[in-house]
Amino acid sequence: MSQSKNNFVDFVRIYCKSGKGGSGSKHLRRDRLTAKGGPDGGDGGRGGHIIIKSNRNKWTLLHLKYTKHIKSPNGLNGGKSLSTGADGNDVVIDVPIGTVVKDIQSDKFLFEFDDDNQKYILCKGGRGGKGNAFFKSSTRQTPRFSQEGENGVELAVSLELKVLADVGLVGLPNAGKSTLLSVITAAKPKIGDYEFTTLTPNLGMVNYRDGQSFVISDIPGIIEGAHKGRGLGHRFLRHIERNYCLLFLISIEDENIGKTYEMLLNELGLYDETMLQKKRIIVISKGDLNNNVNERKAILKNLPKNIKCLFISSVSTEGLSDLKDELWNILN
Ligand SMILES: Nc1nc2c(ncn2[C@@H]2O[C@H](COP(=O)(O)OP(=O)(O)OP(=O)(O)O)[C@@H](O)[C@H]2O)c(=O)[nH]1
Ligand SMILES: [Mg+2]
Repeated sequence: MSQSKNNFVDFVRIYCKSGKGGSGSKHLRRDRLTAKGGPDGGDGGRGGHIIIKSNRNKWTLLHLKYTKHIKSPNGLNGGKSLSTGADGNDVVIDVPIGTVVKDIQSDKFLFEFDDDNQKYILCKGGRGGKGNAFFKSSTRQTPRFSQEGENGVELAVSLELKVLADVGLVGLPNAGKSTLLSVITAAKPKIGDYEFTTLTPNLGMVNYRDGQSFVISDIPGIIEGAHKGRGLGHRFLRHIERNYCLLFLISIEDENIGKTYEMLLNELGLYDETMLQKKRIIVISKGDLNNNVNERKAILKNLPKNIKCLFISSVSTEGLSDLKDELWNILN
């Protein structure tokens, strides 16, 4: 579970209980003109459901951080004159796209939200009981009983968020990932000249031309052995599982850029093979530290030819506009 120094919450546990159905009524009709009327007890209302719904305007589970229990109201009891009890109101929990719901007790997967406005009924409200009027028949004209409402459902669930960004930044610690995010988006991640500055993922939106935009995620640096849990990367690799495109960011100061790229790729593949099916782009960062044309050529020679490779600098802004174009092309 990642804790929220920067308000990024990607895991919560909630205990949920849906409302009980209202009881059916046992009422017998009585009024000034009728001394012994027939059964007219109405049905109970349904208990409120607990529904989880995806909402594209939510980015984290922060709003649920302090929510430990959620209960939906009971249905109301049925009444006389065949009046049906009101249903309990449904309780709707909004979550970001990319949220996975699991039953804590059995660790069973329940649902994954992969689009906006999807609804999943987590706990059904109990059905309302039938009133005595329902049980009336030719052989039983005056039933003096009715049905109890059905109980609600209790469930302890975990909600886990897999960030849904279009582009995921992948690189060693200190490669300049957060800096890049800070210059091409409005995000203000922490930047530092030491390793593991970033402890939890950051998201930023790149405003591209004509009001178009795409989302980039910055995760903690990945080091060799990350798939086995070394460093911090492992805990966050699931956040790039859903990215469409991976941006491998490697510093121009790295002594063996080709090898670092292979290492990063290898770690991702060992974590989950499907990571290797994503679109990729290699970006050499901190270009302001080395403008030597021949050395740059040599770097390119050691990198795979079938993948686009760019030089950028977040300091001088070299290549940033080309990078945005390139990412836009890949995404579309
Ligand atoms: N010269 C130069 N320095 C840069 C550039 N981009 C980042 N840096 C520096 O590199 C260091 C690391 O930057 P960060 O953006 O924190 O690196 P990171 O990849 O997010 O690092 P972690 O969060 O630890 O994984 C900082 O001192 C930055 O100022 C660049 O384009 N040019
Ligand atoms: Mg960082």
